[in-house]
Amino acid sequence: MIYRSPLPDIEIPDVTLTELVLGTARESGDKIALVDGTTGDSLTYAELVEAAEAGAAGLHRAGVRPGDVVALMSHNQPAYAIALHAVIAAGATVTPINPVLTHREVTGQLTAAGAKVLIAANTVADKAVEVAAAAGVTRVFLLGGDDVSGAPSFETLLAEGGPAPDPDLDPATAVAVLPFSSGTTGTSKGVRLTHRNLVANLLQTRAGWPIGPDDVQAAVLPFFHIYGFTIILNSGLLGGATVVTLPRFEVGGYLAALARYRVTRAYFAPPMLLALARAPEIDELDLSSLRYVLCGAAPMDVEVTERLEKRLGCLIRQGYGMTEASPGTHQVFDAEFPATPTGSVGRLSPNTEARLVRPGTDTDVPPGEPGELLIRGPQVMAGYLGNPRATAETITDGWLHTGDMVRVDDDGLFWVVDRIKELIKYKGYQVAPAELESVLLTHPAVTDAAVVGVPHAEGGEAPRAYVVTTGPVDEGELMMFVAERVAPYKKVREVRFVDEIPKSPTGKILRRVLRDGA
Ligand code: 4UU
Repeated sequence: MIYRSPLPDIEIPDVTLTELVLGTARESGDKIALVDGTTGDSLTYAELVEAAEAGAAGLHRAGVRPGDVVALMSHNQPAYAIALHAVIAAGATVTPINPVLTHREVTGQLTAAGAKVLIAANTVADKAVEVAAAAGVTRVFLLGGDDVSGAPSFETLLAEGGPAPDPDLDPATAVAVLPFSSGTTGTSKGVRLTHRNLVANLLQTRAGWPIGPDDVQAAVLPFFHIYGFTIILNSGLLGGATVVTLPRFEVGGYLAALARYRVTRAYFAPPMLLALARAPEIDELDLSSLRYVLCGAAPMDVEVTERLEKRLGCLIRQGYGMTEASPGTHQVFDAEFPATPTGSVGRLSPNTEARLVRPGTDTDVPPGEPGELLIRGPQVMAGYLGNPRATAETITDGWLHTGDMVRVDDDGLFWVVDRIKELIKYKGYQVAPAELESVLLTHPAVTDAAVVGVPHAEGGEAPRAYVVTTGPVDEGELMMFVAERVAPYKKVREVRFVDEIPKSPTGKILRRVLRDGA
């Protein structure tokens, strides 16, 4: 059975991401587009458009051409939006990189993406210069200040001004953004999101989450992840709102920023819920401007949510989605329907269809029963970069396999009940077991390894490794071995020594047996 959105289809214009997002920005003129929540520095819409056009012209002079890939490695800051839209306006593809990744990980992404240029925050200047050399990236530009580490600042690109080049792109096929995701299995892969995918998702999101010029968005969740990218940054700019950027989450500073900037819409990941639910500062601050909170990227606890809703005096609802879907597929707010219950991820977005199947089959489950969620719609990626096999396994006849077990109730409301793919989510960040397994297997004493997610107080979920070893090695040494090679959020937090890793006859690790059995 195919579930369809109860909302009428929307028209998806034939424009690029930047044409859509900054299309009306000039008219917003002196309105503040972005504020650095730490320093108070701000940028108007007119300044944003002018800088993005100058950046596009500068990138063009630096040799960037339509179809090239430019990496953007930065924490949230107003200049992120300038760099992002400069790259897109030059007709190139942006691959966003988490600045806490290790040198090895960044080099891997730059190489896999085929990046030609790297734009990096000057806080990670040394890393940027080193990885660029290792990955054959010819130009590095630093965001946010003076030239350091021998690389020029991004601002030097803006100096000569616009106009932006006029790349002749087909929004339906040109890739705008290339985020990395492990999807349902294996290691990280480039997710080819076209202009049309993102334009569609921004308009689909707007149908249930209508951000306007009176809104102030709190942007602490990272722009290098698809949630921050689409739902917070670009939806905010499309709506003509003010986006307040914060480089990292810290309870006191975050709440103070909500009050100081009179934030109307805030975005959480589940660990933030927990931290905020017990924050005494809430009672001392005027948070009356806050209207809506969206919480997504991992399952949220209904009881904690309801407690925090009372303390904040506003609704907190769940956003659900996936990098491969640009990311939104559902919506929790709509004027036509009564408020979605707290634990539901809502109804299908416009232009979006769903099926629920028995995992690993093409057979629909009977109505009311949970099944693996498949999604079809204009927001579904064009495919993984250079990996037709993973693409064919993930998208069948246009249906994206989410790896999530989901149930639909009689009101057409969707409820996520379980995750069946390998993916582990630590604080909402993706951790791919296959990646940790391959790191563990490079340890001389490890002959076999399997990693699964287990409940974790702070992270929601965290990696536990099962290892078969030959030589003498203890848990601490193995955890350190992995920690030296991966970003902090991917760390293995527990090790179990076993005689054998349970596998299927075809050699696939039986993760469920490990998770349920030990
Ligand atoms: C249970 O995390 C994301 C996208 C998050 C997002 C947040 C607010 C999307 C739309 C929005 O409005 O993407 P990925 O690719 O990092 O991870 C995708 C996976 C899903 O397949 C699911 O397993 O993250 C999990 N997930 C959730 N699980 C995402 N949101 C939820 C949720 N409940 N609300």
